Amino acid sequence: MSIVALSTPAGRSAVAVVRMSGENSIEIAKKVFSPFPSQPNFLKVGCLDVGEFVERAMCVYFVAPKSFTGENMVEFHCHGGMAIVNRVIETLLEKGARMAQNGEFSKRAFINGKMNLSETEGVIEMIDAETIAAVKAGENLLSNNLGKKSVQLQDKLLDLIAKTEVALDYPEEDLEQQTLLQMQKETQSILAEIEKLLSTVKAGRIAKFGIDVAIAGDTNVGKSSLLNALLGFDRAIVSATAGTTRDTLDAQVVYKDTKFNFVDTAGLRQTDNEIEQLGIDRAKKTMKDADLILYVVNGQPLEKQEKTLYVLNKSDQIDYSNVVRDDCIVTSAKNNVGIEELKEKIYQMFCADEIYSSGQMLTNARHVDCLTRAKEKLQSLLDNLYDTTIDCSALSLRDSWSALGEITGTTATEEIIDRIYSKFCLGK
Ligand SMILES: Nc1nc2c(ncn2[C@@H]2O[C@H](COP(=O)(O)OP(=O)(O)OP(=O)(O)O)[C@@H](O)[C@H]2O)c(=O)[nH]1
Ligand SMILES: [Mg+2]
Repeated sequence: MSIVALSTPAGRSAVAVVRMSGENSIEIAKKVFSPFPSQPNFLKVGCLDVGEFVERAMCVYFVAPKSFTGENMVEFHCHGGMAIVNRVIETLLEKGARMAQNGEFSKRAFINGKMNLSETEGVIEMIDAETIAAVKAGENLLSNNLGKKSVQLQDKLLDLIAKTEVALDYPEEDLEQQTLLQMQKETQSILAEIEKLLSTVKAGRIAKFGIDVAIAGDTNVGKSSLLNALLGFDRAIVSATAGTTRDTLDAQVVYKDTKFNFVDTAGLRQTDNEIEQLGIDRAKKTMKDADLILYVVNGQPLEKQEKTLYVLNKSDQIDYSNVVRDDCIVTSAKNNVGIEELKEKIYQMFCADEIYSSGQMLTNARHVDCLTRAKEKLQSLLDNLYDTTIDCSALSLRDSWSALGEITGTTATEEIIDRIYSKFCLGK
């Protein structure tokens, strides 16, 4: 049955696109739109007769299998008012279509073999992307780079499974020893490839959600001033009174292709004030959770710390020329000095490698889960290789193969597929 949905956001807009997909969608469209386009893939201006009024719209149709879903499809580009859109959809329902469910267009594209599961997820990642880095990661999925990689790994596993089956059919001693050695070697190599993919999880999270940066240090060193300078506007209260900031305060900036999530925190000091202490506890938690701590000081930096960059602030008053360390940066938050350099330094720490700029990172929790399960199966196979039977090992190989197949969807059950697409939006 043909399905219909609004594919642009609901609300007021210049143009709204209503999409219909299914075998009889072109027939339905011909009942309401004239003059109907004489050929597919070309947008045509005409009248969309919805009974109560006639909407001047544009129409384009696509013939199966050359469409997004792989089915016949029609798109109406209408004026973007909700009364118009609702009436257009109602009319199409009256003429024989039904309302689409969430993600149903993408699901049909998957079922008709136009895209695999991870490719359709790439579309959503691109739509949801707030930065160019996230777009690139989505585009990487959409171009099937992860899909191809997982199929490659599956093929390697399949070869190995075939070899173990030969060994099972001819269970002579020698062959078995040889098979075990080969299995060990090849499993290790596949495992290493999976681990390499999994090692991109952090970069993927940063591309998608940004770098979490805590601004911390003693009271009055200029943390809130630094936040304001980084943002380019006065977000936080700044004052010469020590202990000004009590709560954590977060704000985002996009630098180049990446989002920086800054959190200004309460100054760290001994206090009897209950509220200030609560703020300090929050500051400590923020520091713990952060990808990077900007530890602001007015004077000498402390010793080197993991994930810590010392910000030597108030350089207009303090001479830092004797400090030469790569974990330090000199600023004057008040005079906006060193701020761009600081952003660039943060960017270099997290985003400067080839993988990041190519977008070849894992950004989707489901893919991470599939790869983790595939990895665990291989790991347990290796751990028990000499204490178990070949059939048991072969079973682990199969489980691993199956977990990898869930990425592209070939081994995913209908239930999993349904669940994934139901999380997509209506009209996708
Ligand atoms: N001269 C100079 N003063 C600065 C600089 N940065 C901040 N200050 C001043 O230092 C004082 C404290 O600044 P804040 O930004 O409120 O410091 P803070 O670290 O957030 O302080 P708490 O929230 O109390 O922990 C204010 O009077 C700022 O104007 C700087 O680069 N140079
Ligand atoms: Mg402050």
